[in-house]
Amino acid sequence: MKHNTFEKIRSADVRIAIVRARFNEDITAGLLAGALEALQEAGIPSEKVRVVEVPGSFEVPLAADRLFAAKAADAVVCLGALIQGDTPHFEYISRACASGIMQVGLRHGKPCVFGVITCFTREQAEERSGPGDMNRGREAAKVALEMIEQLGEIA
Ligand code: DLZ
Repeated sequence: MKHNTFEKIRSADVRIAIVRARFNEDITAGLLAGALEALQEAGIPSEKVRVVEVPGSFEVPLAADRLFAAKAADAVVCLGALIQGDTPHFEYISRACASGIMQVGLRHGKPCVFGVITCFTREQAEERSGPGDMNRGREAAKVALEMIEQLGEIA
């Protein structure tokens, strides 16, 4: 994604929460590393970044909702890794998670960013959680900053 811009944001004023699912832990560790790196590059102080862990992607929307309800963040970056198995479980969790994250953002009027990867294979997941620009956690963190800025301008 090439169009992220958050030039005008006052980095020191922004509070970001990251909700990370532990399921497929090595993959979500990579997503988390990418997100933290992007926030650091944008000048967000580490004390303004809060990381919350949940068991799996299904639990991510509830934690995000709670963070907004507690007024603990200006944006929540949701990170998880869903890898298709032999049953339809993947479909149910993916849809519930995506829909839940969207609903949380709309309910609170704040960016709730979908940094949950949904992959057919482990190789795809590794590709999207490794170092560099393909890292979806990194991308999700940048989207959060851009949306904070955009919503501020609209207001
Ligand atoms: C149960 C389950 C399965 C099968 N697969 C994944 C997955 O690929 N990625 C993920 O984040 N979580 C998975 N889970 C766990 C669910 O998200 C959830 O934690 C449990 O169903 C308990 O609600």
